[in-house]
Amino acid sequence: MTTALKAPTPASFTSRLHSPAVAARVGVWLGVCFGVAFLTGLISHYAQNVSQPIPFPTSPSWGYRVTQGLHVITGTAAIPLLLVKLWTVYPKFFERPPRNVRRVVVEVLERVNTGLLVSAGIFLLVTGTLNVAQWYPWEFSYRRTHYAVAWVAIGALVVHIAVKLPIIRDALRGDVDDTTHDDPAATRDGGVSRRGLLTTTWVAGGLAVLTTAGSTVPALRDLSIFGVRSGDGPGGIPINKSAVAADVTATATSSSYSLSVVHGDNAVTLTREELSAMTQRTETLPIACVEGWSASGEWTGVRLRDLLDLVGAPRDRDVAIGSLQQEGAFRDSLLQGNFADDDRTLLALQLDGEPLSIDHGYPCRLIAPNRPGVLQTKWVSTIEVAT
Ligand SMILES: Nc1nc2c(c(=O)[nH]1)N[C@H]1C(S)=C(S)[C@@H](COP(=O)(O)O)O[C@H]1N2
Ligand SMILES: [Mo]
Repeated sequence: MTTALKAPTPASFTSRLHSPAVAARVGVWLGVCFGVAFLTGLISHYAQNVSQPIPFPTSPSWGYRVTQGLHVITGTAAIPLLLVKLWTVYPKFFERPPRNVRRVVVEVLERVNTGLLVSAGIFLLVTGTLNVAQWYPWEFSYRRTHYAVAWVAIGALVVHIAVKLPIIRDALRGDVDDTTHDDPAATRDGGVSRRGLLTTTWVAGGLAVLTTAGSTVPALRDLSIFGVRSGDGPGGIPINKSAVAADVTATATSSSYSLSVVHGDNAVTLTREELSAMTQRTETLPIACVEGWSASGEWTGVRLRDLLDLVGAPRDRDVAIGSLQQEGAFRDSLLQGNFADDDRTLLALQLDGEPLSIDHGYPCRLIAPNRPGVLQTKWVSTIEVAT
């Protein structure tokens, strides 16, 4: 007896769980997660753009906190959903191409699209997760690449849904145990029922959310074993980059520190004492990191607009914020005119009534409403108004 080595066909996969009835149900929630992650990702990308033809709003101050929290939560929930979805449909990968030439072309196009969707989706979830873990084992720009691939994924997803719509609709209308669209060979009972698999999937997705959402939602903090603990760090706010890591310890604590505010030929320099002698304001504003964690603090310091008035800066001008940090992508940021003029935008000297800790940006840091954390520059040393 000889056994020929043969490539599997869909008939080789006999479990009843490989069914469009299951795939469609998981797919709906996966689609919702990708849709929400895509929209909130667009918001995040735009908020970080230097040029904003339509000004990004400064209110509500917690808006970015919510959208970026949703981005990371839906991305995390998508991981178990995608794994289950891929498992239910992967026998289709072994389908033989049809003989009819026109159908072959359509089939090839559809498979290329599915390939794009799967690889782009996996790329987004992997890079997003590594970004949350602050691990960048690659050379490319995370934000630009994640953003570009998101368009590929969403484009392929729209095509995929359009192609599959008839079967999705039919599968969702019928009972989950309906076999109309199944491969005739997929009849073997698996270890779990279809309902059992779905329940397990929802539980896995729910656990993924619960174990990460605490980075955004303080009430869930203790459950969020995989989330950054948003209550850690001085003043209940995590440290993103420490003074040591930014190599600013010496300059930030130096007695020769001063802040320079420049508008064309007008320039003033201020020591920390001089800043403390100016009118102080207190605002409750969150730090909302693109990595998904966020935490609110009570910041006290000088209103940025008061500093701009010292050098006669007109309203609605972009303002470049520079720091003592010499290297690193986040050592400076651009504050658009509407953020610079907002009364809540501060150059903070204190957090929760205590002088800023060096890791939170001592001698002073920028804090503005509804702004990605990455733009809340610490260890500020220069404020330059665009002329
Ligand atoms: N100079 C400087 N400012 C910076 C950063 C940085 O690396 N260097 N990181 C930013 C990022 S990504 C975030 S989320 C916030 C975090 O502020 P915190 O460490 O005080 O919580 O600081 C921002 N300000
Ligand atoms: Mo951040």
